[in-house]
Amino acid sequence: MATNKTFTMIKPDAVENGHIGAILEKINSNGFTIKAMEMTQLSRRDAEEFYEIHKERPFFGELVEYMTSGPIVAAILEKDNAVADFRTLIGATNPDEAAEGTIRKLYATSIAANAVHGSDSDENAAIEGNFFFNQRNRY
Ligand code: 3AN
Repeated sequence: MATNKTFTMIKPDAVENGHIGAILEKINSNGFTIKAMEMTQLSRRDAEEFYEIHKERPFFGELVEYMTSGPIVAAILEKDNAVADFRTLIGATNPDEAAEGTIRKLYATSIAANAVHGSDSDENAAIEGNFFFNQRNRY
């Protein structure tokens, strides 16, 4: 079923480099409403579960290591056509290939440390938002 929500994380590199404010400003000025938001740090178990789809990929270990290396900001965003429009706003996975003006072009440092996550489908947006804001064992 179509939805108008997506899920994002501002990743450890962007938090560390002081880009939270600029990225949230980009999100709001491109018509997204922030419906839920939390700054937190992922446990190894959280990261392995969140990225389970990538567990056979050669970069999985590096990805989990990186995503648990510092605080992140998780948020649920709302807008018409949220998933596709947010993927356009963040740009390509590899910041060297990301279009000018996109969040990854502006703020990412590498293909692994690429500043932000954006859900790739309505189904995953629901799963990921639920994982963070309902299901995760925080304490
Ligand atoms: P996207 O985040 O653009 O949907 P995916 O789903 O292919 O990209 O990859 C998920 C995450 O895995 C990326 N955001 C990035 O942090 C990491 N990643 C993807 N490809 C590589 C790679 N070749 N080397 C290291 N990390 C990668």
